[in-house]
Amino acid sequence: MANKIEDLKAVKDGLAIKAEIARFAEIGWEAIDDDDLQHRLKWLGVFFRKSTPGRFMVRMRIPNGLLNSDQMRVLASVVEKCGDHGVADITTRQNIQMRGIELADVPEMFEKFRAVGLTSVQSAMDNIRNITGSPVAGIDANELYDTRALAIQVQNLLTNNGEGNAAFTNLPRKFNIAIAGCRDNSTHAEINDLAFIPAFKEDSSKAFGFNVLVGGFFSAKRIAAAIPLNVWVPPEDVVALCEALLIVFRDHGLRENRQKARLMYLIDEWGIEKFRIEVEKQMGKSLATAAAKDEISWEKRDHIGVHPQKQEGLNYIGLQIPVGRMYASDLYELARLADTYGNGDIRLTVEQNLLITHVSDRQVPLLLQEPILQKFPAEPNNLMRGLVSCTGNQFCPVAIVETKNRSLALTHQLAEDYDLPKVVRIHWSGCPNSCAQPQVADIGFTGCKTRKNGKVVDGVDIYMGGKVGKDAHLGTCVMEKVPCEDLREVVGKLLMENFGATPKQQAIAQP
Ligand code: SRM
Ligand code: SF4
Repeated sequence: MANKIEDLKAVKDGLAIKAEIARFAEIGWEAIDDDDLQHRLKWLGVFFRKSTPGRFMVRMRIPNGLLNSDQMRVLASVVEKCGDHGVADITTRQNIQMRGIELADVPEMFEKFRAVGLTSVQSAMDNIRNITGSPVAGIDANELYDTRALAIQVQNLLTNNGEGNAAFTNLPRKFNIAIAGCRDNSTHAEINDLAFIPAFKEDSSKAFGFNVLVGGFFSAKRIAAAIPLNVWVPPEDVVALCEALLIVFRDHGLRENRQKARLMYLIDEWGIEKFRIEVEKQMGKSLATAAAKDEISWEKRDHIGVHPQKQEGLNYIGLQIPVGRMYASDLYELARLADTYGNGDIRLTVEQNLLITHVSDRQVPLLLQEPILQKFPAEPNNLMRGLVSCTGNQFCPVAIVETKNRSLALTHQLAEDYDLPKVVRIHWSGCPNSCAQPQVADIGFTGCKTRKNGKVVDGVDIYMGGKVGKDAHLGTCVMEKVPCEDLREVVGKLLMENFGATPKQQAIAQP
């Protein structure tokens, strides 16, 4: 007996719920076995939320953040059916979560997903999360590799084309995979359990492939950047390497203590050399050693605004979706924009934003005048532009503080107080689980409780110095237990001291 979750997986695999979902929809959530309700349903991407009992959250899988307008309209119809409970959030893994869904509607929802090639299977618990890739894959003139097909192939293997693959539903813990195709590392590859980084072989072949990083993860107990496996693979070996490495993790990963079950702990125990040998054994061949690190690295791009595509005369337009939150009417409208101005393609980013692609030069000014751009701007201010926020205690059962509404309010206040010469990336996590990746931000918050004037109040630990792209490294904690009500002043000071913020006239006039 390892722990509660290992026990319940041993009794019944999470994927078994697939055969029971029609019955659950009939009997209603109150009549379902508690382990099925609270845990196993998550193998289908369906989350019971104690803050909204009977109204479930559904986490999709959107490999490489690629959607089309038909899929978007299906998501819109699911959210619409939830009435006032309906919400959709873009997540920090280029993905979408929807809320307000009733169990009775789940079988029909799954049918709708299937009809447009969507799935939510294996998106939570001890499964592989959404596979991330470059949001501008296939449209960026400077990309080294178009990651789209690989991300989809990896997902199809691991989920049996979205139907569920029992070979990968009982990992020791969650597992993150990223495939970078650009030099600016727009997927935050180094915080994934398995990351593929573009690299050219130094030999006469100058062949293109990927260096492999392993073991990156964030948790409340430990934050670790991924380390080199000292392996280089050509693109055609990426899927096989994922499969082999996951089998090694599945069969040998540590399971007893869930706090120590992520891949890095197995690497700690074995050493990277033994881990590499086991992966090679599983793959049935030896792997080339890593290529030299590509020294031409770029500053991080956020893809907001109008950008020319590699296809002449076409552009992609990045819209900033404040804290990733959208409603049914927004989803319908964004699908319409993608059809009217582009080719129906929609891309999601790990910064919780969205791109409309294939917009002709002639159509760009028309798209920019659409009313929804008041809400989802292509030219947000430098603070809103870098804002990322996790779910927080509005819906998340383990949250310590509220995040989305609070972060929006503070961002508006700070934008009133200061002029910023450049984008400052501020990431809010409602607890130390770090879902909003505060350690890769310029300024990151993790929620906590603290005291002010003898009273317990919401607070945050503040991280700074996170850098992605060129010279990527994780930020560190610079201030602890800062009351949230003091943040306007505290963050204002940080912005002036570190990011060149200057107070606006009206702010100076304030007492
Ligand atoms: Fe996360 C647990 C939300 C990205 C680290 N995360 C949770 C749960 C499932 C907690 C719960 O029991 O309900 C949250 C669901 C709340 C809700 O109702 O929305 C949750 N995580 C999220 C999302 C939605 C945040 C967001 O607003 O974008 C992200 C969904 C991504 C997706 O589409 O799959 C999300 N979570 C992340 C990331 C970022 C990433 O993957 O790049 C991390 C840090 C990276 C990592 O995992 O290494 C992250 N989440 C965690 C952890 C700590 C993991 C650990 O090893 O301890 C937990 C807690 C756990 O798994 O026990 C957690
Ligand atoms: Fe919930 Fe904490 Fe993740 Fe935010 S960081 S979504 S509060 S688990």
